[in-house]
Amino acid sequence: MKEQLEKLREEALLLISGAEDFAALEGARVRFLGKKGELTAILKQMGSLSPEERPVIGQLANAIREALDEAIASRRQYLEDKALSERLVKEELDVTIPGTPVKMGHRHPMSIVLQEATDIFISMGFSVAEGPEVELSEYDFDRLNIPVGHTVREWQDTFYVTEDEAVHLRCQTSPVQVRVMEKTKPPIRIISPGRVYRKDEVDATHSPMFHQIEGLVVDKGVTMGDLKGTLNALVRRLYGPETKTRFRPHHFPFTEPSCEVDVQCFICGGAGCRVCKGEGWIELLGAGMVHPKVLQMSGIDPDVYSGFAFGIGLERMTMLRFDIDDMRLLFENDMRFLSQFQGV
Ligand code: 2NM
Repeated sequence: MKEQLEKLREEALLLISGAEDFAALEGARVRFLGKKGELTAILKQMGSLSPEERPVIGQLANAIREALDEAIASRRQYLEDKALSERLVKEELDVTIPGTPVKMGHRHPMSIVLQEATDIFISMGFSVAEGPEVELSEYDFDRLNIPVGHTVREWQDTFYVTEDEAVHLRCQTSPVQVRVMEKTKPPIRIISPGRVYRKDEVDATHSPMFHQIEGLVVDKGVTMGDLKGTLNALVRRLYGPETKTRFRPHHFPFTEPSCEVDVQCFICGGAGCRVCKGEGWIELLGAGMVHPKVLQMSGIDPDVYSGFAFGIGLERMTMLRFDIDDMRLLFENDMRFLSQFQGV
């Protein structure tokens, strides 16, 4: 039996040390040390041994079991090390290879101009107010002194949402200011930027959706002088400290008096060129003193308070700022156009 055991040890050690993978190693373990393995089979015959032989063989068998366990463990370690180093070679990374550059996005030209204008107004003490684009006609028309029957309320001019004409896509951001006036005791100093909607055909200077920045100041003793000072400050920050402005009388239902503001052409300095179409002046915005009826309807006493308001088209401002001659470029999202504003 001793020879049998020693032969088993030799054979097992050979097989274990030659196992090329984990399956072969496990096969060898089961074959020699498993419940139905060869070592177990030999030990089952121990009953036939003499009492003197038994402990000797028992000791030998234990030593063999330990030796095989150890051999298996060391072979397993070897196979694991080998697998790891093979994987490391196979998955080798050259961390010095230059990476794929991450393409940085950038702001849309209108976002650039909106940010500039917002910064200017914030520096003058304004805050930004926002409101719904789907608006009650009461807020966008009636409360702005645009009564039923006024032409801008016609179906061909306005995107109504309800048949009864009570709800529509706002035509201006003034209803935001009505909402603020209604909730806030003066002094009020806000701008309201946002999308507005009018039933216009698309062309180089029109779009049924465009953006406005409107402003509103209400306090005791606000005058047309404050309006002029504020808008002159804006224009000089936008187009340079020497820029001249021209305030022309105009009409808006929600302001009285009303005006339109032109800037002297910052391309030709007033001589007349392509940008100002030979005029020397460029129309920039509309403004006026808030109509007493508008203040009254929003719960502000026009005998105590007065205010001025203005509205600027953001598309127009952006086109002037970057010399863009077609508004459609601002909405088409053509990267050949937009990527020109990278880094601006
Ligand atoms: C403009 C021109 C003139 C305006 C008026 C108001 C309000 F709500 F206070 F009555 N907000 N904005 C206004 C005045 C807008 O856009 C060309």
